Amino acid sequence: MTTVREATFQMLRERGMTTMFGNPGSTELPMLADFPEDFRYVLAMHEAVAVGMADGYAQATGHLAWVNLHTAPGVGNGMGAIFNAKANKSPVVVTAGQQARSLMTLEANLTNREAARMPHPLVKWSYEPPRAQDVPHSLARAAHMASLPPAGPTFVSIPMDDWGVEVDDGAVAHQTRREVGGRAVADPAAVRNLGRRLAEAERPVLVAGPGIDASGGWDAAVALAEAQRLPVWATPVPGGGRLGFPEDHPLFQGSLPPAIGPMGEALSAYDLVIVAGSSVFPFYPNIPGPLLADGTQLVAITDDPDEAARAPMGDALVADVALTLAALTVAAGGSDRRPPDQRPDPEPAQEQTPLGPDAVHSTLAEVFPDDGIVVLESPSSTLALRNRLRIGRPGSYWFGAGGGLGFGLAASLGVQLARPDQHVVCVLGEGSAQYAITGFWTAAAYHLPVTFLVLNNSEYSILKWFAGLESVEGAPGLDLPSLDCAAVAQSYGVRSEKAAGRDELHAALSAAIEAAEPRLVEVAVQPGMSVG
Ligand SMILES: Cc1ncc(C[n+]2csc(CCOP(=O)(O)OP(=O)(O)O)c2C)c(N)n1
Repeated sequence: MTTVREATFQMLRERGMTTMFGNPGSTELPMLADFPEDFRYVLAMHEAVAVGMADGYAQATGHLAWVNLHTAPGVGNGMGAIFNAKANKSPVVVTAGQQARSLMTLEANLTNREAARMPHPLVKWSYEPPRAQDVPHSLARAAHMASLPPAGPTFVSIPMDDWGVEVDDGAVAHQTRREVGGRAVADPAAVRNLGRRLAEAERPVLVAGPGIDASGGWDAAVALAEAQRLPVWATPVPGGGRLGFPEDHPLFQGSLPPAIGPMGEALSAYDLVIVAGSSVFPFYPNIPGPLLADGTQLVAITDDPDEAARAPMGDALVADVALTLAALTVAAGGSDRRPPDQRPDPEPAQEQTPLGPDAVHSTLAEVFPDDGIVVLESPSSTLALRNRLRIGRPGSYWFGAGGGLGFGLAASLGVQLARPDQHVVCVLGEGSAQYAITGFWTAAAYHLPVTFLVLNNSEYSILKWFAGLESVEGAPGLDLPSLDCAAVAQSYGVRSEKAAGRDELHAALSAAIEAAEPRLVEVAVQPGMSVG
């Protein structure tokens, strides 16, 4: 006979889920007992970091990741990051320990009295198995649910006395050794119809979203745009957790504005808008206006039925994004319409002291390696980074689509673990860094050679920009005097330095990127929103 623990670890092994992110407590120790040698445990000092790492790891490997939290308080601490993982469509299985079954009714200390209800709105499936013997099957179900499109986190609560219980080998083998695939091709008639509409359109455009990269559709998107000579826009920044198109490509035009009014205006130049791998749209903030101009039609391609259903305009095809783009390219054929003008190179950055975010990101662009990966959470300099780096490769840019701060620092660790041979540069605002600050410990403890670049403007710049937009005056809590990220990171074991001026920054960043250990470079920057 096999125990729940043996059956569970065997199932995880067979699925390649041998890395566990987590922060343990007494309710998790029975699960961790005799931890198998072929598994790796990555310790986070806070659950937001554990979940954020798992999110980055899942996205960068393209496979399920596993994170284990400590009963109710651990899940509570991780909920903001679980929200982010849902927005990122990240296939993460979250497990949490629970009090022993015999002590749950009397609500002994640490009992999570409604464990499955706690993260429920933030996950695709939330469960506490009715019997110990159901744990392996529950975890298999959670794994399938997390990876089926649209991918996203699932949750299983596991009472601490379940792990030693014996299970029926035959039943467990059936329950856990199943392949469940979810890549669906679009209705061929619908693709032919869309291909015809595209070929006949006079001013069509492609809007590229994160689902292109996630589905492996990068080359298919480029092939479609080139065959049809489409101008290509990125979906608005808040929802663009990944790039969907090379931003150094001559057809690429930039990022669409995120608010309804300006977006409708920007799209009014086109008669057919094809949105691939994005919601329609990640709108924010509230600037009203027509959703779409008269004479503009829109069709979205998404693997997410909810995304398709909730869109306020246009038609939608629910299917795998990569497969559909490839089929659409065949259906539409080539076009000899005039390609769009190429967007200009960025203007030279202003010379000022301290540096502006544009100068910082121009400097980063000078030293950024060919295989470099950016994980970005520097709110007021997001657009500047996108414009200055113009990243041209898939899987090279990660951004928290949920908007919950703390994703950046944590996810950069998971991405680096997933891509040990590539250079990860994590770009943070000094305010954003605080939400996952203990991640510096994990970076140092596991020798993860991430380069952290912190832009310190001593304030929540983006919130001051929003205050202007919302006509809010006199809001407290928007200044951050005396935050010293370099000193904090150093105390966690990450070698850190401060740089001022472009030459110093250039030298510090090159050295940090080349180092085989985590390094941090903090640079004082001008406050304020930077768009390019
Ligand atoms: C968990 C969480 N709490 C609060 C916010 C609200 N928020 C959005 S941006 C921001 C400021 C970030 O400051 P910083 O990293 O210094 O970047 P800057 O705006 O100065 O570029 C805050 C607090 C959030 N997005 N997520």
